[in-house]
Amino acid sequence: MMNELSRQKLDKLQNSRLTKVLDEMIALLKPERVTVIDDSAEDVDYIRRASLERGEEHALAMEGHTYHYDGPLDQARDKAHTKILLDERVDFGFATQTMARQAGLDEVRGIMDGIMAGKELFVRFFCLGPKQSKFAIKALQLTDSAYVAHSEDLLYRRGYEEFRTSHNKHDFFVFVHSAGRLEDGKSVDIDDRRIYIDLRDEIVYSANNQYAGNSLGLKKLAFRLAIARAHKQHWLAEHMFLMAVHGPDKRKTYFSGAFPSACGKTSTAMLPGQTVVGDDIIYAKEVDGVLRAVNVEQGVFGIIENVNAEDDPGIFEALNSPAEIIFSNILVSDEGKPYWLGSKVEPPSTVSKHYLGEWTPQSRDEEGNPIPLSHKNARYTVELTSLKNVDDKVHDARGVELSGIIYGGRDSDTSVPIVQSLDWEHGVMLGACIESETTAATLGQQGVRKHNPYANLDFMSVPLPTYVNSHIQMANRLKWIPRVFLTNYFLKNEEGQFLNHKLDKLAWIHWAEGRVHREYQAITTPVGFLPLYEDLAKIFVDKLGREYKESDYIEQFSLRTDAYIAKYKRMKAAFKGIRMPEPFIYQLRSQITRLQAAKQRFGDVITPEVLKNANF
Ligand code: SPV
Ligand code: MN
Repeated sequence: MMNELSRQKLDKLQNSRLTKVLDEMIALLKPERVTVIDDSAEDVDYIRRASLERGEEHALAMEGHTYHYDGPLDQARDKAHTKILLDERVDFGFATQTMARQAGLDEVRGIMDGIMAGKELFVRFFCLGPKQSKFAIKALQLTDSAYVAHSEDLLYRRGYEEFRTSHNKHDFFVFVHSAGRLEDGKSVDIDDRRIYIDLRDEIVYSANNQYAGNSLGLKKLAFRLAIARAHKQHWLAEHMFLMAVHGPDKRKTYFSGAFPSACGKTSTAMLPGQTVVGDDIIYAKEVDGVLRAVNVEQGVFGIIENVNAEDDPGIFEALNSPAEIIFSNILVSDEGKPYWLGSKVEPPSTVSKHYLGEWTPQSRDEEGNPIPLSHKNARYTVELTSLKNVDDKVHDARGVELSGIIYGGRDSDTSVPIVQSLDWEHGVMLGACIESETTAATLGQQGVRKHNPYANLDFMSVPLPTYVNSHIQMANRLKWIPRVFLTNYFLKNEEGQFLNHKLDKLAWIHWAEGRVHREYQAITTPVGFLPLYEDLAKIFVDKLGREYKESDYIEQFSLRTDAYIAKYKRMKAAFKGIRMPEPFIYQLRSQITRLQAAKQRFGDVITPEVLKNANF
């Protein structure tokens, strides 16, 4: 079932674990054919063509552009059927989906037995993180989906050569995926969708799905394996962007940032004038006393909604230029042009292709409501090097020196737009206390606060106390400790209006960049270091070409102590019953005490002027 060429490619790798895993999986999946793909342009082209020939992707009018549709019920990560398999029960602290390992393996292998009958199995090799790097982790992907194999080619570095030169090393991750039965190019056996993560053997099984967050082993499935490995080996795997903020005199300062979805993560990483290393997942390690980080990926699987010429000019331009791009779950006109929600481009009035079938502006669902022209989670897949703002260190094997970490959330009534943590441990506590209000983009009620530690709740594969402890311990190994910041782009006034413009985040990150280099004084407050008005006023003129009114500053940076106290009491309740590390408990407790004392002295809302004179 494997041709001579594929056989030769495997033989060259001389890896006994690889041979064993592959034999086992072929026996399980029972494909008709097995094709081994190496790093060559020819092999990757084979995958691209296969995806088009099988109808998993279709060509668009612009050169290099294709689109893919996931099934109507396969448009996002399936949290209920994604489980970590464990030999023994582990208290994760939070609601992580787990299952007894053997029972889970039996179930998923049962579902995958013979799942590739009559199909071709693609064997692909990748490298998570830059090649030839101490950060890198090798990964083997087995899949019957050419779309998956193609997407991974844009998003991850090819790794056949890494395997070949690694001399029988067995420390690679394994991902076994099948889209299952397809109709019209889409997975149909959604009831049998399973994503089971075996931490012990570092193998993930994913069946009956195509949506990238479920199907691409290298994305969130590898991330869960990496978190578990990282915490054993004393490094960090984080759900963070990585970017360079460009300061004065060509100075570049690297920041990473964790934000729950729909809170401005990608738009921060893509801020005009700055350069991007990655927008989703990083590995960070101590190297010679410095915290260094790499982007695990080399592409972006980004939400396309609201990408338009005004709000996201860089991405919008890239999506309208010839390059290899896969659009998913968008509208496609007769002329082969893609359309999506919030693009500010008028959709065609004629019948167009839609992930639910055909679509016109008059299309209605069973209840008579208009059907949106694209899914809210419709996306684009593009290589970072197709973007003009890519940073030149994107493939640097040494990674970049991490100078700052930014946390954020969607918070309408409590946190100031930006604050620097009092120290590392205070920052670790801020990350653990990220909350975000639900929006129309998330299912369920709007405006409900969801606690999402480090924006990583969905991917926690170690107990939360272990995770927090690793962060606390990291500082002990560093000669220079990154500064930690907390942003909030969504503060509102009492009338419910946003207090900031979308691009104000540019001012906040430049302030953070200056703080790293000790260029700005700050006001010490119970919640951290706040910017001075004069510094922000200058940054607004320099970077945004606009005046920043002192009255706006006062409104945005006054401490709303009642709301803050309520927030940290919520957190105290959230962490109750979890055996958190002592320094964390201390940080949370003293945060509340400081706020209560401030409130007693100065009342509910404390202006920056009062904070400045209070000498906290
Ligand atoms: C996220 O939801 O955090 C993503 C997209 O980056 S997914 O691939 O679904 O994880
Ligand atoms: Mn993500």
